[in-house]
Amino acid sequence: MSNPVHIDIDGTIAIVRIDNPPVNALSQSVRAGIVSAIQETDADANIRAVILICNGSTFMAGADIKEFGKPAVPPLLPDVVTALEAAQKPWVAAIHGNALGGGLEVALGCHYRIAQMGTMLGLPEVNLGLIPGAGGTVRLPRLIPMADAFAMITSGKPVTAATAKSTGLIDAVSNTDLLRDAVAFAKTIIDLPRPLALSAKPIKEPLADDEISAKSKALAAKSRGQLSPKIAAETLLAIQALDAQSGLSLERENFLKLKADEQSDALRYIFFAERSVSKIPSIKNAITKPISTIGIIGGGTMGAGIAASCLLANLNVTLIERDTASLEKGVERIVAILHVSMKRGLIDQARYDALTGNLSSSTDYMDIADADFVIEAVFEDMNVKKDVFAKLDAVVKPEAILASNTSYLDMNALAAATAHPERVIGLHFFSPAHIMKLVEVIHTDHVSDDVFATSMALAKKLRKLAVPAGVCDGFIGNRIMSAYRRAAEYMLEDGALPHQIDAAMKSYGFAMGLFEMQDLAGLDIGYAMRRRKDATRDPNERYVDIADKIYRMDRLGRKNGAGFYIYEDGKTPIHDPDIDALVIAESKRKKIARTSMTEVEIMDGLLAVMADEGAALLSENIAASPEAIDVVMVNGYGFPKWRGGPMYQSKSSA
Ligand code: T1G
Repeated sequence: MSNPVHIDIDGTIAIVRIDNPPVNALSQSVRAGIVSAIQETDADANIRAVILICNGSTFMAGADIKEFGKPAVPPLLPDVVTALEAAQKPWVAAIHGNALGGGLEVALGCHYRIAQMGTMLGLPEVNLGLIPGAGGTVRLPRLIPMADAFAMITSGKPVTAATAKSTGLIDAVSNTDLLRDAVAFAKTIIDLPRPLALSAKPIKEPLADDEISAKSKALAAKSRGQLSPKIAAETLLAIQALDAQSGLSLERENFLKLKADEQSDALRYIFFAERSVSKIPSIKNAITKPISTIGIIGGGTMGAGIAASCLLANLNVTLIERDTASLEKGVERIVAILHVSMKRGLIDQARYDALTGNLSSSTDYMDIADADFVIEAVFEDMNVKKDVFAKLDAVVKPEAILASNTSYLDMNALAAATAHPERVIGLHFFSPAHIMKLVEVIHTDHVSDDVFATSMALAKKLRKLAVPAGVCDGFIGNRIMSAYRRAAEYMLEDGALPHQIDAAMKSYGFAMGLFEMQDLAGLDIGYAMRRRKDATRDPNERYVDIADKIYRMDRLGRKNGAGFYIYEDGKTPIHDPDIDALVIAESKRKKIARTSMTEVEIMDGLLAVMADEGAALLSENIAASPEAIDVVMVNGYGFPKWRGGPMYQSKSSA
């Protein structure tokens, strides 16, 4: 393994360059290289300042997560950072791309920081079930106000270079050539007295203890059982009252405790699973076509969200609707999404204007004759969709790709309704499509490798997590959800009550239980879906019609104030004993003896059904790996990420 750390000399300035692709992770060789660079530059009398910079697309993106399962090899990162802080020459961290986790902690060990505009800086360790482990909880609140440090560390969310400059996290922003600006900056500090080491400074604008306790309480409620944000908050509270050395020891102790916890194992599993599921060996050599113009058929909630995602990915979008009124409504929805992004500071006015400029609309399919890619998002009805695909087949160019956003219809049947099934694929987005990261990419029996690869690349360009899935009723996610919803309904007749099942799911870490979710989606939607399946349902299959009965009582869920729960304020579910009575009466009517179930029994039952359905999906080659199933359930169905997913759970509890 070649040495990933090099030193170049520019006059009296040493430039220490890290080169450890793909993300300059702080693997052992990088850590050792930095320590040698400190010794070398300290020993060289000609050197008056040092710049730390990285090759490739990013500054250091943190500790090397791949090393976590192995015994730690010195120098350990906390020691590297302490050595940096104690270096005899001033070190300037020159940052581009991302400075995350251990990467930002290394920059905090340096005496100055300059970042390129557009850089993201953060301590995302909580997302891996950890807290910063190389001094981030001690040095960051000594550089920026505790309130800002608290937000960065407990949320794991990175900040922009502009925000970092405003809080004092960085000393300067480079808008042009980072290295040149860093060298110029270094020359301005060479003769200045050395700034006090961060670990020697007091906490900046400490928060009152009750402020931190209030924040911690809110955090615990939001984390729904995930440990790391809570431990991060507790660590920061304690660190406010400790000197830096004691703070560093406490941080290390809590870091190592979390690192050994099963939650961090699960979160690291999902981290790598999210990166592996879109790698498909069978299409490795396929040709990915360039996509710049997209046609979107249907401007409803899904169509508008998909269109906005495409615009935000700098694609040209043409919205097609059946009539002018629907078209205007569709354009309004898309523009409203962009407007909210602007209000939230995600895009500025100039970008908003550019994006709305890339949007055109029409009721004439001829206006997408030149589109590279078309996504259909019309009403979930096979005949309506076949009609749309027939029209598209007639007008789009031969190399155009046709995709459907159907969430369960037979994609092979839809493809067969066109002249070129090899160019038809499913792209199943999740609502709201401009926010939800997950896309199931449905590979039909006849889709070409190039079309498949191009669709996967497009999903990545939209910054989505693309998970390939075969054709079956419900693909991966909806199929598993149908299975555990069925199991939950059986539990209703056998002894549980809706609020008990929902409470068990929430205790397990789900944001919402199944019955609350059905109320949110609308009981009319579920009812219509069950009616559509009446013709094909196995007459011997056990059928629970509790939801049907509730629907026939004109209880549609949140939308009309009552469903499995009552909603006085339109969103907070209130337990309704009448529903319990209805459920109990159903058991009696079917002569089923009810037995009470504990939350653990309920969850074990649901998890077993999820894992069984997952196993079926694997054996039918609908899902390519257990990781694919877990990534879908975690990113599309609210399965708690810190549990890893139903397949991961079934493996780890086996
Ligand atoms: N360690 C090892 N490999 C990593 C890595 C890391 N920290 N980050 C990314 N990779 C790999 C990834 O698996 C993929 O590999 C390739 O790099 C490209 O990644 C002591 C303990 C930086 C924003 O949490 O958020 O520091 O699949 O596909 O979309 O306090 O990667 O090609 O084989 O994601 O451009 C804290 C994690 C660590 C940041 C780039 N750091 N990384 O996104 O590429 S804990 C993080 C990211 C820590 C200290 C603690 C993203 C990215 P492969 P990618 P991307």
